[in-house]
Amino acid sequence: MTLTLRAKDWFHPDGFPLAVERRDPQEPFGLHTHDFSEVVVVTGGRGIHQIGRDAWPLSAGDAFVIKGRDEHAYPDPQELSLINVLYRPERLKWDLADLGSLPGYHALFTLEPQWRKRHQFKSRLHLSPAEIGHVVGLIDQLDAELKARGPGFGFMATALFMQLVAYLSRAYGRSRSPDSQALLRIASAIAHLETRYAEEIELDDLADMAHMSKRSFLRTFQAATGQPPIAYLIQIRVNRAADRLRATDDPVTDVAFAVGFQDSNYFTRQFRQVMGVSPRAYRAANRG
Ligand code: RM4
Ligand code: NI
Repeated sequence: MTLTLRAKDWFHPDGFPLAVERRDPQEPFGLHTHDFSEVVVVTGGRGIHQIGRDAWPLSAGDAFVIKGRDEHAYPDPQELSLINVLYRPERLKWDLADLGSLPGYHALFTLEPQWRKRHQFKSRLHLSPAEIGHVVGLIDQLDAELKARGPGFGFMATALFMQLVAYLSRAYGRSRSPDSQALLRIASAIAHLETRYAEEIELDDLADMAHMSKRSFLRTFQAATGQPPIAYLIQIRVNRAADRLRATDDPVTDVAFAVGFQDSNYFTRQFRQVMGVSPRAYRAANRG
């Protein structure tokens, strides 16, 4: 049985959902999963990173995201040093604001972890020495806030983590390797879906945006996300509709139109399929 690392052993008893764990060196560490996620930045040395059944070499500058359920290990570290920023996404009180318009965010935080599971795919974010310096600076400040736990630390720590996420996402957007480019193309289509979901969206336009033929766009999108683009779009629309149902008293039909559905019966069907209940029942249960 694989070892599962538990949040209660790694986070402060006050429940704050961020923690910094430096490994200098990273000792050999076997296959494990977590009930939290981690952003990992390799700061020195070399090693092998095993994810599931695949393994890749690691070197200083590599940065990647391990979602809780991903199995990984460091079987043969050679003076490998790294920093783990542990986070519990479901407990973070942050506002993603316009982060979804940043393709590198989707590439690093959603596509790469999923893609890795289905295909042999090495992590592609490789930071330059100057970028490592910036990232380590942010993590040092985060670590200091978490250690001091003075008044306002939660706000500061969250802000620093947000900067870290945005900085890494932007760095991903600058990477030029062919694999990261492929992922970024899909990521830019997702960024478009996330920001323009309320408008009419054509498959052809998405494929153009990704610089792919319609056929290879469909295939790559499905491979990267596990869903066809239309299903992905419907999910975004339903989630945004759910936000509105919770936050407003707008009639269901208005909510449907506001998030891009053209027909309120169709909306109700899709909503029920994604959320398991009708929009009205959802509102009744969640309107605060
Ligand atoms: C381990 C190793 C793991 C990480 C834990 C917190 O030494 O770096 O990947 O999940 O620490
Ligand atoms: Ni781990």
